[in-house]
Amino acid sequence: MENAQPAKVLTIAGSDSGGAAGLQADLKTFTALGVYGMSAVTVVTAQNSVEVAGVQLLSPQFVAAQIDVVLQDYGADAAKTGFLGSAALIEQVSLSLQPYRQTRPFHLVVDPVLVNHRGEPMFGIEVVNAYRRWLLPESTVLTPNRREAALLCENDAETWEQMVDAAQQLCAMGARRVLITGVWRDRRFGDLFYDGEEVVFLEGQHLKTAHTHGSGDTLSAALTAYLAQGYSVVESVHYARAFTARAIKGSAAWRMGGGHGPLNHFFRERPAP
Ligand code: PXL
Repeated sequence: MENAQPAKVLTIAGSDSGGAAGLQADLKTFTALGVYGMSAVTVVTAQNSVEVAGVQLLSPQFVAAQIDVVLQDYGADAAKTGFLGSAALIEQVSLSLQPYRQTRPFHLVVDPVLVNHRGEPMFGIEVVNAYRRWLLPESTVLTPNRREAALLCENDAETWEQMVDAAQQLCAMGARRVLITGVWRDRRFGDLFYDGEEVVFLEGQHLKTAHTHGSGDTLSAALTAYLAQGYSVVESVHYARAFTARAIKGSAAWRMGGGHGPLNHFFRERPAP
């Protein structure tokens, strides 16, 4: 199968110099899952496991140039967005993708990066509004965490009932399907999936580890990789959650950096005795 053509996946995301999150997490996930990864860089961060020491945004025009040049030549079977960070860039990404998806439709996973790992908003309301207007209607799957869902629909997203309402609001705003990550229901931890018809709670494990930096990026990248390979959205959500849980378990014993460390995307599970 060495010469079998891989599925092609584009991430539109920021660079994490520490290699844990952003496009580095995406490209590692794509490689681990056997798809061909491409990247349009939106922002470059100077970052490690403890701090973000600097951020430089690329212009919307230059991000558009990267998207155009790869889609014109390689094309894509699926794409995802990560850190975009400005209303102008969100609009540009939406406009840049539209003509290609009209000619040859492909899945778009929108991971609305709006909060830092402490759950604090990173941008002003104009960024939230730009997601609502320009990217929710383009998304095959929207993957906010609980705090991001709360910002996008002005709902506290504290209780399970509020989370269900948030998912329904996000679909009413144009998202085709919504996966709200890191939610609690009756003291059980997991994700909420809504396909526009039915809400389901997907139970997971709440793992006690500091090595979760980039776990949201990894989940949305894995989802994109499975969609690109032709799995249904429901199958892709299940496989992507399983991959991410194994990558988190795979680095739980690592001591990498002094803070919030990376996942192990290339875990090798110990064979059963
Ligand atoms: O995990 C969200 C995220 C996305 N993109 C970049 C990041 C981070 C978090 O650190 O650095 C570039």
